[in-house]
Amino acid sequence: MRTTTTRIAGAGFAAAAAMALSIGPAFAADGSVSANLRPVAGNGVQGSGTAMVDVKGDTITVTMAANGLLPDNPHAAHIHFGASARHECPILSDDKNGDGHLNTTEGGPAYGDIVVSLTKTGDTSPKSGLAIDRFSTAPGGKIAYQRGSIKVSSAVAQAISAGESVVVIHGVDYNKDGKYSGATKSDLMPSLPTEATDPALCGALRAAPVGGMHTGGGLAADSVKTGGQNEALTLLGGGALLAAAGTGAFAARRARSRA
Ligand SMILES: [Cu+2]
Repeated sequence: MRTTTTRIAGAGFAAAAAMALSIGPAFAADGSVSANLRPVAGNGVQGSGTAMVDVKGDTITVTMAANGLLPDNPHAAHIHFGASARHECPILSDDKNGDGHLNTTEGGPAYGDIVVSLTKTGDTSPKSGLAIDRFSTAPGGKIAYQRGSIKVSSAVAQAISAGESVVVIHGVDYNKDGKYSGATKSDLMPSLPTEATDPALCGALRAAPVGGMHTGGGLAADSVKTGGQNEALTLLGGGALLAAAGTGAFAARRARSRA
């Protein structure tokens, strides 16, 4: 008896979840997400930054500022996403080979694959992930980047809007010799030293506003968003509520709207 009840309840939830998923695309993926970029654990970078992504349909605009990077060397930068990734920046326990640093592959379980290459010109697909001549060289250790009209798949657009993607800027200098060097080869491209591709700064793109990115009018915009989301949740019912409850952004909004 008990088993049957459980099965029925389980099926009910599965149906609700499936409904939420199938209804998903009807809600435009439009939205804004932002991230505070922080040093990747173990990789010796003392820098920071911010990134903001506006999603409109299947097109995104990316605004990014960062400092504390190895100056005058190309820094590959991407939006990463993986459906089964943690949607986070990697932590030291992701250091599989135990060398004390996190290479790009070791960060995979946290942030997934490259889905957008933040090149200055030309192609922005994952194929340009290591198009070193089209990324910023960080003069003075700083990157100031903005690019619009970046086409992505609707799956990627939705993942970004849902707060599941992560910005990563690559390129570190472990031995502090002012260039990409060292005996360890890159996990992505063996012709390069690992310094050239290891992740330097990282930030998870979330719907919550980031300090310093929004000036004036931020509160009003956020209230509008909160209203919209509550409405969507009411329409979708329990399945979506359960799914949304897993995200910190949702919890924060809920707390705020209660206060
Ligand atoms: Cu990357």
